[in-house]
Amino acid sequence: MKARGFTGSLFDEAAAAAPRYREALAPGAVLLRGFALDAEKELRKALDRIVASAPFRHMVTPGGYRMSVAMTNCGEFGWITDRRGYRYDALDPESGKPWPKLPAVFLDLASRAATAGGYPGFVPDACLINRYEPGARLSLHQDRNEKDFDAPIVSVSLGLPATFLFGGNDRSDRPRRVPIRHGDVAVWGGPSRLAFHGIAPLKEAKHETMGRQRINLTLRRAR
Ligand code: MD6
Ligand code: FE
Repeated sequence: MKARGFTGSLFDEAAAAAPRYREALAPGAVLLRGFALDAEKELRKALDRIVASAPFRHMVTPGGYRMSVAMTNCGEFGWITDRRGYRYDALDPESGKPWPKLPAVFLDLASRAATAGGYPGFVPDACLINRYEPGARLSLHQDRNEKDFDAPIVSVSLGLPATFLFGGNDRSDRPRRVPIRHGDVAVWGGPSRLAFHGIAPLKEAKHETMGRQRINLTLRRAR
């Protein structure tokens, strides 16, 4: 950074702390382009450790549909689905053990992104980890299994690009198509907390560092 000049030292500091690029998505929702890039290596190391003890698996919806997205979790609570419904559980149903702990690098990134997005003081207790291979998709849904809709959700994307479908508060609202790339972080809450959203089928490709997949971390306050 330039030495503090006669003008705007505080502005220089703010610029250095600010994300490279910020896009408004909707009221209360912002996309911080490239915000996770600096932490990529650490995020991937932490991710490898989590997946070694809680492997990705394809869960089944209450309607009996096998999800094309593979999922796992870390944190005090993990989001799961089976024939009995959607919910958070402190135990991984595959192992019967608690989910792996939320790594410091996830907590730190979530806190910094939430603050940059206008939600200071965010401390997640759950992180759903989604893995998409080409062809996988996530149909339009609302995230409403959390206890308190006042807390935002911080969503970190790594690997292959995807098209995020960002709708409104009615399922029938036509969603906007937002391209999401490696390192992007979305933060949303407030009036958009219950917006319908999804991911269009992933296109076939290979990412430089992540290979043939997209990983998405959604950090939440479940309880
Ligand atoms: C994904 N994301 O990006 C799926 N949900 O793969 C979500 O479903 C999501 O990004 C709530 C808040 C942010 C999200
Ligand atoms: Fe969601």
